Amino acid sequence: MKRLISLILAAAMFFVPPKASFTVVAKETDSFFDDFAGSRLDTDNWLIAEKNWGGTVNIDGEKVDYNGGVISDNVAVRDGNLVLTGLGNLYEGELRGINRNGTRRSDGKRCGGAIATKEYYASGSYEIRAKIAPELGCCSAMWTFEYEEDYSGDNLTVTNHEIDIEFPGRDANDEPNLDYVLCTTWTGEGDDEHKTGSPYCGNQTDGAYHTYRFDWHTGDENEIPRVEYYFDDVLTYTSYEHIPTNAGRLWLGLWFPKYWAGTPDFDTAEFEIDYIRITPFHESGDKPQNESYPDSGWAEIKEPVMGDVSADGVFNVADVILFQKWLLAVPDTHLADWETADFCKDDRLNVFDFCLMKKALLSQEKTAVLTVTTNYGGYGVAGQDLGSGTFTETFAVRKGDTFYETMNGHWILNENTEYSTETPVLTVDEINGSEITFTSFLYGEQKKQTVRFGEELSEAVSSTFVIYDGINYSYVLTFSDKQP
Ligand SMILES: [Ca+2]
Ligand SMILES: [Ca+2]
Ligand SMILES: [Ca+2]
Repeated sequence: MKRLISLILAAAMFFVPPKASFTVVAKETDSFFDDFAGSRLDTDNWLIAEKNWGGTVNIDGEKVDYNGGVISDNVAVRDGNLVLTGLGNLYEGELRGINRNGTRRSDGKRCGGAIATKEYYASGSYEIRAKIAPELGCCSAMWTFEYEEDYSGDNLTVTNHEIDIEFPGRDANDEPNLDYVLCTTWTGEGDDEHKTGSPYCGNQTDGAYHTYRFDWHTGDENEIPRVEYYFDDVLTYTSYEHIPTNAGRLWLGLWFPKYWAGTPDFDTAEFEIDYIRITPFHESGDKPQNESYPDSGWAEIKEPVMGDVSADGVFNVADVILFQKWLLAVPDTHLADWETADFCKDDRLNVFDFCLMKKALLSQEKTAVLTVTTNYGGYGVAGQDLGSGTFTETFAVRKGDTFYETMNGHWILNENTEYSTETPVLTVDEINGSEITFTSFLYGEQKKQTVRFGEELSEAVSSTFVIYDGINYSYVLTFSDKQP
């Protein structure tokens, strides 16, 4: 049996996964194109939103945000599509929405996902090919956005340059309807600073892809300022009013409007985008962006972990098993992020990657136990003895672990909280048999050394804090392979 598996693995050496296609940013024409063909969102070009907008409701006399905002967990790249997931009123899963003040909500209901280009674009042709979410109560949208607040006058002046394509639109009875689309141009937030049309654009929930496009003209000697909206390449609606001029970011999002899109009585729905293309016109009406908050409301980008083919943030034996199944072509085996398995870097996966992956797991799994004995003592401003003593903490450590020190002499692992300094007191470089190599803070310098398990190290690390009128700390370290 063993021999057979080896042979199958050898055969798998020639199995080549779909090669990642890279986002083409053709510098000559400065157009932007992404077909989402890679294994993950290209965060060199995209920002992932984590914020909340859309208004409040009163619940038991309390004003709360109507929806759960947009979160990064609802943004994925899958099978050549950007997939934005919306969690409806019936959602009972683990994800939690976000409030306008940044706190997490108690559930994930009415929570969507959105991304925006890092770059700003003005006049141009904006096109996506997509399947909108086939549910009422959520909004499948593509829009440009540029927002400024000006406090220089007596009153706050808001500039809101925006162009929207939003589903659902409103039908002849003024009801939300997915075969209609809202086409809005904005220059401010006031009632008299935008223009909305709601044309009919055919069956949009037939399971097929459709193309959605607007051509934004800021104007020049040949072009009247206007925005033309095309659905499946048919010019359907043109706006000549409140035409933005300021360059904006292009957003793609699935979010939950308060009431006007209907009621989201579903569990989950998906807005799938096959590609997006922006072709700038560079008309003379273009103005640069001057956003007030360009850097807020974005998720921290989680760097992929090498080996984490399941894309759950950790590399462990489950990833090795998954990758082995994939190499053996076990049906229904899907690598969420195949690039993390490409240990032998050549944009293909084979048995060489598998061997390196197993090796990486073994080296990662070596652990040691660190015992930190903290001796403390000190004097107050008036010279009074503040007391002294000793306490001991133990930690299971592995390669790459980093310790920080709190103001009260405790060590914390891999998590630099607000009460600790920026400087790590100790980083584990290597664990090898019964030896450990680490880098530690010692009287203002970083010192690297290799020691044997069991040695008592009283001069290996010093406190990063020096306190003249309070408690000071000194540390004695011991590494071992005993479990804490
Ligand atoms: Ca695609
Ligand atoms: Ca994993
Ligand atoms: Ca490889």
